[in-house]
Amino acid sequence: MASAIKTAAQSVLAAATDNAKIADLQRDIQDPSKRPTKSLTTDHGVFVSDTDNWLKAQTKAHVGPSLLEDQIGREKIHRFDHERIPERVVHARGAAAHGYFKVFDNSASKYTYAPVLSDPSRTTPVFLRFSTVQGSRGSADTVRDVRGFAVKFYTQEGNWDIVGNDIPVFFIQDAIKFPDFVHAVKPEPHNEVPQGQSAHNNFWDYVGLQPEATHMVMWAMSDRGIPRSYRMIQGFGVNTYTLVNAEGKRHFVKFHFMPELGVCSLMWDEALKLCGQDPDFHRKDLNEAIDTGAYPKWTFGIQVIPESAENDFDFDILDATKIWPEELVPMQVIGELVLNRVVDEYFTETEQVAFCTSHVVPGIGLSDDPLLQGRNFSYFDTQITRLGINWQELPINRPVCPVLNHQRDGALRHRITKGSINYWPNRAAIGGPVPTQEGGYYDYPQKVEGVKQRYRGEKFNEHYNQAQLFYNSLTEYEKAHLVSAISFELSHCDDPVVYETYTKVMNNVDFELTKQVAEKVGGVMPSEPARPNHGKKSATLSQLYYKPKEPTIKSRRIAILLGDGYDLAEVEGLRAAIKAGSATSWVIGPRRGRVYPKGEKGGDVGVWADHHFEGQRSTMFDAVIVPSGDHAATLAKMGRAVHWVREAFGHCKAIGALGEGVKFVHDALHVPHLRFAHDLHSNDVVVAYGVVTAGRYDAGSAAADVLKIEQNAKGFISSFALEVSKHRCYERELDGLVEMVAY
Ligand code: HDE
Repeated sequence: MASAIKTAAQSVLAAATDNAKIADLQRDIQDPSKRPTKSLTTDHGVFVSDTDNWLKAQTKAHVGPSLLEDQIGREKIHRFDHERIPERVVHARGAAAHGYFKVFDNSASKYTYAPVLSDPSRTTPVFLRFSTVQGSRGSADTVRDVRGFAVKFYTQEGNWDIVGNDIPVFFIQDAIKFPDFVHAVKPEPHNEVPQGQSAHNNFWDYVGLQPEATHMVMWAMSDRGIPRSYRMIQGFGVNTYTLVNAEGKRHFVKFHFMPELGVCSLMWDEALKLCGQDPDFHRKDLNEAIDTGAYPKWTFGIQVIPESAENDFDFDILDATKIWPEELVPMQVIGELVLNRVVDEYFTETEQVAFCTSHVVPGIGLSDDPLLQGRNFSYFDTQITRLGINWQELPINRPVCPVLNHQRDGALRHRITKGSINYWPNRAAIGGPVPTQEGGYYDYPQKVEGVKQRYRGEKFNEHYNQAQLFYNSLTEYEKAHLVSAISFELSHCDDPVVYETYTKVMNNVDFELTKQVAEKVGGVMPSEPARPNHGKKSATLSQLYYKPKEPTIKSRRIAILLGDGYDLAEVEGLRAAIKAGSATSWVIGPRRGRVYPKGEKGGDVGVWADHHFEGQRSTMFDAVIVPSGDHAATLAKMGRAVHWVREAFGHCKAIGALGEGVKFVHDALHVPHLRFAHDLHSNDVVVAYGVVTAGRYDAGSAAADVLKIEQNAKGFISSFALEVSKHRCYERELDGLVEMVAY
């Protein structure tokens, strides 16, 4: 098959780098540190002798006017003036990485003949860009928002893009509503406020008047809206696509990615603080994980419906405001996606990557989903504004397989095509169509009939069943977070019409939910439900469903709080155990630099504090440990250190303490009924609400305490790791402990 044959040069490079796309990019990558000459040149290649002084007509005594003839000065400024391209209208802020995709077996070949989905011998390079939706390019990572999950698969049959989100449904059903929706959620036009938030009048006004948004609003206001990490979100293709098999039979399909580390979220207070304390939290987290070898990984699944069953459901399977409940359409896990390489340069890769929903490869097709149909036009169109008509030639966007056609010219064309032929048919038979049996794209002969009209299918008019299903499926703490999130957002709306209308809309989802929110925000307090709750649940909608099969602390950031006077052997033992679990430990001390163990006051002894208490806050870590030693008494006198532990408790993080550290944690928290190990002579471990303590941790207990993350763990480090692996201890909130602590 012509298009499937890689050039010999590509194959050699691919073998060298183990990834055909990385090999392809080498053509355009320069590493100045490895060049034989590191000298400065102009864009046209002339050595520059002075890059600090504009050419001027002047004397030693007087600065004269700058001369326009200074090509070097003008070139430098002119290039600088044009460094920006228009940021994306939506999804402007993002971070991306390279990786690969593989299927486990050929089980999907009954649905599709696309090798990327059916040939287990294939490893397909991918580029995955995560994003927020509402904020500008410079906004914060941890805002409450939907996250984009856009994957470019560089297959040997051409590029295939899944331009997805971390939520499986969308706010609208028909693409024609997208400008209205985006205008409503983006900063308001009169003052460009707010940035990176949907907590404002226009958003809630719009979704209150557009009931098809209700289902998605529930998801966006749930913990899904504030992920702990890009590595811990699900990815959904959202729209319905199609697969065609070798017999020409067609199935409808939805695409899903499930994170290996589970679906985990921040706490709202934490997310808000991180927006200021570390606005780049998610992009740094992505790079740190890849740099430390904790490669982010997702399993890939498909839900498939045969064409003949299209009308068998009480919702329209082409309606993007609906999921296909897995109880009705089971998930078939067929592959995995791994990210293993950070980008070399942000602009040329992450900023210039251009996704298009209409980029599909043979064996994969589109559907009549009215949102998808509009998207297929929109993405092509937007890339022209952002990047120009030759955007597909940019290194990050070009396919790894050969490209040949008669499209020509246009601004910034790179490829130089030899010869006189730029049309088809031609006497040299260059660039002719490929029969479908030999790899040409097969357009499924779909029967189309209907009346030309502006109309939505009947099933598209039901908006609340699945919103209820989602709400009912949440755990208690997830429901509580949903109430807080909607209440927070509506409290930021100052037009009563807006919050009154929305509480009425919510009453179609659940009476209890509505009452709780209405009471907080001053909305309309309903006397009865607007419609009965059907009471149905789906097991796969709560985030808890995705917790890792084997508990793990892989890639978790664990802080060790130290002052001078700690027990060095103990700290070293803890750090080794944390490393053994593929997590990272970070020493936080009174100053960045050496912190001295018990009995030492100077010299090269002790551990190096990575940060000081003010520099990095508890929000940036998954858990904290306060080891044994006299240092605990010093920490107790430092307000910031005390706040560190209180805040970690408030955000439901695992807290560990040993020896004298136990009293410090006990006194910092002051929570009645919380159990601690107080006996400094006993190495028994006490675990209460994710607080893990032991009075003693001598060499003997450390030797027996090999990291084993399992339910009945006995040793301190194993017990602590088990609590970390649970991500958060939400029982603290449910049992009212969190609200007793000021943080
Ligand atoms: Fe997008 N969307 N979208 N969108 N979208 C864009 O394309 C659009 C929709 C999504 O990392 C834009 O290159 C329309 C759903 C992601 O580069 C633009 C409609 C989903 C990204 C656009 C939708 C998405 C975009 C802006 C309604 C989830 C970022 C810049 C019919 C399945 C991709 C760009 C990246 C970006 C249009 C709805 C996801 C304007 C018209 C539904 C992840 O073309």
